[in-house]
Amino acid sequence: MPAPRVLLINDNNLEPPVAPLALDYLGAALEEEGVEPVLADLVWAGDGYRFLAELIDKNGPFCLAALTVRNIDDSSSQTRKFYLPRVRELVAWLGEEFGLPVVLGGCGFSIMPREVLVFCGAGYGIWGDGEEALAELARQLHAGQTGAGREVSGIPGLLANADGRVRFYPPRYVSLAQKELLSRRGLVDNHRYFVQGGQGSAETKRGCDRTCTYCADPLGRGDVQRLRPPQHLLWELQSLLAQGVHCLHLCDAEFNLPPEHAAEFCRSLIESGLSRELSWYAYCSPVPFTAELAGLMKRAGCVGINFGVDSANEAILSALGRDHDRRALQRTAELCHLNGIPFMADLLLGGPGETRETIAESISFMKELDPLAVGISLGIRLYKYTPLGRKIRGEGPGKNWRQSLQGEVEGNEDFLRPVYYFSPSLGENIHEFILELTGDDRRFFSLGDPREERDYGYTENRVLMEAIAEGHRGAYWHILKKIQESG
Ligand code: B12
Repeated sequence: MPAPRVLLINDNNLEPPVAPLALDYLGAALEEEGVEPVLADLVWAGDGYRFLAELIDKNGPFCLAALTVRNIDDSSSQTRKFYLPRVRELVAWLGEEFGLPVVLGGCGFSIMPREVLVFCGAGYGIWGDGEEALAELARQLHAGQTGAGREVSGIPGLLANADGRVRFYPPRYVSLAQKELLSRRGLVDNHRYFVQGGQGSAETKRGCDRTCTYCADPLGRGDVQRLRPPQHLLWELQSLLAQGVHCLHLCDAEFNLPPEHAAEFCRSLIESGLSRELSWYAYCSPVPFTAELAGLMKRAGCVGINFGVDSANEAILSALGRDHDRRALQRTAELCHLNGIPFMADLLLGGPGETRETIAESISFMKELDPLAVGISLGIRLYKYTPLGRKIRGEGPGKNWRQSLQGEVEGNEDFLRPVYYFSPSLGENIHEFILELTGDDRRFFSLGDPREERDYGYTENRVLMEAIAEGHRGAYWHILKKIQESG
């Protein structure tokens, strides 16, 4: 019997292009399990439908098309772009033209698996890690096609959709300790993504055990941390270097959680000498961040950190479920300055309890901390299953919703289409108020900023795309900052 063959599709056409890291990992996992992966990266395809039709003709038959859904929307309350209609169209076409079963997965998908699945009309979804589940689904479907099969069942994280009725098996977040295969990075054209997208990618672990009220990461990636052995990462980074990728953005939700693992990763980079060959950026939590970790990160090649600061008002921080305070922010900023690590502080303004005074307090405190850049995101994207999303949904449509929600509220009770929470105490013209506070201070960027050079949305960002075409590499906020300084 020929091996089952799976078509892996990336349709994320946002620019600058970000490599579909998930498909590199999934491809290696399929190979390991005796399933043949064929990549259809529509980012490079021009006419994606035509490309796909030719590829299916030439390389078929496939037992399954697996589509990665990274973004549901752009997470910007200003632009509120919704990306799923495009996915739905592709799913329908694959079914109509080729009778191909489609499975969806990905960090966007896993935020609201059932809702995304039903909206897009795919037959299957995998919530959470895909490595083991996808191979098992392919095997079961392949066996079904060849007559030896049974009904697809029992796969952790599987959702099976029969005309809107969804069967569901809870996900199992597997240990990554033995997953050496993640180091291969051989399926995706990482070099091309590096040249056109300006950065590579890798994960040091999965999952986040924090309970920030608005955050979807524990839903999508699991709330149990699963660490990768540093040796596997070294092999992975060597593979990327061999492909010409020497500057990365780590894809951990928070690199410094847990701090011991972050430190171990840094030490192994330093000891192996790889720290001299590549540079990297990370998202970090403001705590825990110690002098030792800052020093190690610097020596290990870290050239920039993006901190999820959210606010500098302690009551707001506590309402958001954060575990840092102003003192900790001060200390973390000092350590970065001391170690010469450029950093960006991300503010998430407009949440529960926010007023003009608390916004002014946060902006003024950021000026004191003096990061290289501050990113302002106004309004909180609500997701159905986060603590904040549950609370707001619990209130039910009514006066509170009318006073505090923006976006598509009518007929969107699941919050699948973009909906944003804005504290009712903010008053009119809050964007203008923030623009006044930040004024000519070019450290401040905001999502959807009317001044192009101060917009830090990373989708269709012309300034960024031109800079990358000119050869800039690195985290997008850092590239934007360099362009600003050179202009
Ligand atoms: C790192 C990161 C970035 C970096 C990317 C750096 C890089 N070089 O890759 C930067 C800063 C550039 C970035 C930009 C943006 N990002 Co971002 N980003 C992330 C982050 C933290 C990690 C993504 C990642 O690569 N993970 C690692 C891979 C391996 O995990 P994975 O994709 O989940 O794949 C696993 C499973 O999901 C599954 N799987 C994946 N695909 C499939 C497919 C099938 C068929 C199956 C079965 C399984 C499966 O298997 C994989 C392995 O187990 C996530 C949050 C998070 N913690 O996941 C946000 C996240 C994806 N980003 C998000 C957003 C909104 C954006 C932007 C749109 C922001 C903006 N307005 O500019 C842009 C879009 C850029 C683009 N071109 O797509 C949102 C999307 C949410 C939403 N509402 O849609 C997320 C979820 C953060 C959040 N909670 O808000 N991002």
